[in-house]
Amino acid sequence: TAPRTILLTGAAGGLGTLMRDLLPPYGYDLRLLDMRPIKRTAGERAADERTADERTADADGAADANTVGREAETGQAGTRRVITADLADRDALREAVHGVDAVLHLAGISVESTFDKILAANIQGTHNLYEAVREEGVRTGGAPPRVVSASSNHAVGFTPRPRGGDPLIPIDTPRRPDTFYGLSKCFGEDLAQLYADRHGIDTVSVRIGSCFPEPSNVRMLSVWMSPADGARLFHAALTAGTTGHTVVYGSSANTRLWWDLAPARALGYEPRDDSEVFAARLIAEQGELDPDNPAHAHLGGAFCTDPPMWPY
Ligand code: NAI
Ligand code: 15L
Repeated sequence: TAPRTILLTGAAGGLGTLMRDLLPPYGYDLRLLDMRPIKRTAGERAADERTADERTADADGAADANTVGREAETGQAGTRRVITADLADRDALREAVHGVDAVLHLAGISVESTFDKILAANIQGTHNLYEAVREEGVRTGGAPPRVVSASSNHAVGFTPRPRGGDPLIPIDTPRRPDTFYGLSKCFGEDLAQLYADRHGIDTVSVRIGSCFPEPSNVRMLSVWMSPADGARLFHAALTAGTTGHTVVYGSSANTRLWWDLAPARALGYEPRDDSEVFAARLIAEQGELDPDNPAHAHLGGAFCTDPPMWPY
């Protein structure tokens, strides 16, 4: 059966906020988790107003019957649950995972930081999540919930970018993390493989390029994933048949693409966007990528050079 109830971790973040408006039209009920307060999006406010109208019409409506305790905003739609919790809180994760069909795992530190902070949030935190899925998760039909996990291009960030005529970077290119952050994404991929092999938990690890409303520099013309394509890819990853652990690159069908989208397409992903519509303006403002600039030479861009990791 297609997954319906999804736990979205990192729901207060940039990507989580975008997905909260883009995924419900695919038919998902989202359960939201973040350590930060989660402010409602415009789409959620509109949905809540519709729900409130229905409750008024149905006078015995069991208000908030579907919310869980840690934080529940009044007026939220009946199918949306909000959990304010840190990935360090194993009990909260078990409660959050209980009864979901799948997890879209976006929570974590999303840029470079100290090793200790990355260790706690991205490495220990992701382990805690998988343990919760293993212990608590049973979806309809008895299978464990599918995990779709945000990996990153920074797991392979020190890979030299293709230049004129070079082949696209394959998905099985050797890992070359550009930061402790990228290293934590390598860990997340290996952790997913372990839980697939030992416990039969399917994961799709998406090595996301840059998923923002618009690309903001010339490198992003190659790695950009439009939010709408992001939702298409996450939907494909959530609904594909048995995946084991599958790693894919996540981006739009960019004219200047650096990597192979075939593994994502094999899941059923059909990107519709291309960053090329932004190219003329960005290149006029910033110039073409400079082959002599080390920050332009690798997939990870400035993550390879800045911020410096040592000393930190
Ligand atoms: P973000 O930094 O805006 O959001 C991350 C969210 O995770 C935040 O709301 C934060 O409060 C939450 N979080 C952090 N540590 C937590 C913890 N210990 N417990 C609970 N919640 C915690 O990042 P963004 O851009 O939304 O990215 C989402 C995910 O996608 C991240 O895992 C990031 O590494 C990954 N990614 C994002 C890309 C992008 O272009 N936006 C590119 C590649 C990967
Ligand atoms: C990432 O992994 C980051 O989470 C995001 O903030 C962007 O920096 C992105 O990669 C990128 O490479 O542009």
